[in-house]
Amino acid sequence: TTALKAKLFEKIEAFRPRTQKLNKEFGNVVIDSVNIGQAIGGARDVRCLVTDISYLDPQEGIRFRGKTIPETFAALPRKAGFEQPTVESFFYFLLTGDVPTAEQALEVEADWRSRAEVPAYVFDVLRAMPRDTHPMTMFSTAVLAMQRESVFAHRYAEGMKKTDYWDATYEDAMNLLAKLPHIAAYIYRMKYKGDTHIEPDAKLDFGGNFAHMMGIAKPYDDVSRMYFILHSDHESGNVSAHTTHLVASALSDPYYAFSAGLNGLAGPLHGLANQEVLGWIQNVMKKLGGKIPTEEELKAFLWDTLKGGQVIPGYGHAVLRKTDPRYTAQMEYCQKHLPDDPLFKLVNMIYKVAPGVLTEHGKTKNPWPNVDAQSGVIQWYYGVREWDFYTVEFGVGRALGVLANIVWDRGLGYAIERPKSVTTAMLEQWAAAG
Ligand code: AMX
Repeated sequence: TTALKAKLFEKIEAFRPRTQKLNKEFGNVVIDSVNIGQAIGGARDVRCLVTDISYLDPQEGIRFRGKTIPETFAALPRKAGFEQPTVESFFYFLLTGDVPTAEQALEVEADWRSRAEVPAYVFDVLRAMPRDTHPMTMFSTAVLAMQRESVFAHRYAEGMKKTDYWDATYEDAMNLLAKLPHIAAYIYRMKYKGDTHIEPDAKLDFGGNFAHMMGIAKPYDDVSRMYFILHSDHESGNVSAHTTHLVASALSDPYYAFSAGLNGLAGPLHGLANQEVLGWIQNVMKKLGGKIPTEEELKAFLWDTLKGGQVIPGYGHAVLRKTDPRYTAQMEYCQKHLPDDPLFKLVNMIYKVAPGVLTEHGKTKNPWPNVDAQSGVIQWYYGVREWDFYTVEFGVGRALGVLANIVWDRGLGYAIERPKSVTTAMLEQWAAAG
């Protein structure tokens, strides 16, 4: 067993009595109430999920295991010559809550390497799909196709004990994570690079290998590390995390659950927003004959979008009420590495203008940018211009968070999810009663 797995077991064991005690002795303590608006409006803000992996404060944004984004990046060990921490070190931290030593992070690298070989049939499945299939459909299909590999499903069929569920889920999570960079890069090069493929390099880490298989030179390896870490987790209620959690709660294995989560991420109000941002920006520039708009022209385009009944992609959030720190982290990266890039300048101009327009428009509760407003610009700059692919990269990163979460779900014995629905007539009755 690895240090990571041993540490995880120790942590789960220590947590179990806390969860059990809360459930048994304090199960009736009320932590929220639900109104009609929330029942109709997507359960917004209803407190009914538990996770210790990340917490989203509406003003401050995400904290991973209690650390802000800058604190997380500062705390994690780096390898010589890397500007960013490795994804492996971050996953150790996300899963256990402890910052790993450089050695512990290296052990995760070695572990993933030993699990990295993608079964050949996965590529056959991908190749059988029409080439113009959306890359998110391909990515989700590839994950689902591997379901036959599930350790959880096999052990469950053999009568595994409930206290061992976490172990089998962990094995599936690690097997899946180890393969995702290769699958994602394969889809990219099959679709967009003339069906040429680059084999993984066993010497490289998760982010480095992804960059290598994409065929993109440094510093795209560091870009990838940063991107995957930033997109990993955003507490439990967002569509991709919640879907993965929900499906896994039926004891569907991690392949079923993560594939479902990816399908949610593929929606334009969620992960697809990052490709929509680039599309929107390109549209603005196209309409102006390739020229960067002035602030006035940009304002007019923002209003045109809103009056056309469309959303401004990359702006607004279901929970956040300030600028997303994931946006800020990427902006700081751009300021350091691509300060003069015209698209970056345009994104900054949108940041100057859009919050005012959205506030005047008066609908959104949050006129500030989210993670997706900035991420496409970085990809574009380093040569990934096929923006359909951006959500796949989001999905690779998101896997870290949602898979860590379902390992813990099984560790703490969370129940099958089953909220209650009511009828419209019932709502009307309660409305009349005030
Ligand atoms: N542009 C225009 N209108 C917006 C808007 C935006 N960026 N954000 C919210 N609104 C509108 C909503 O559509 C809604 O209108 P309605 O009353 O006519 O239905 C109203 O403002 C109130 O919405 P809200 O409570 O502020 O937001 P929400 O919780 O319902 O939705 C979100 C949140 C993210 C879906 C929404 O802000 C949005 O559509 N943003 C654009 C898409 C986007 O960037 N998504 C990515 C989010 C981050 C992520 O998951 N990757």
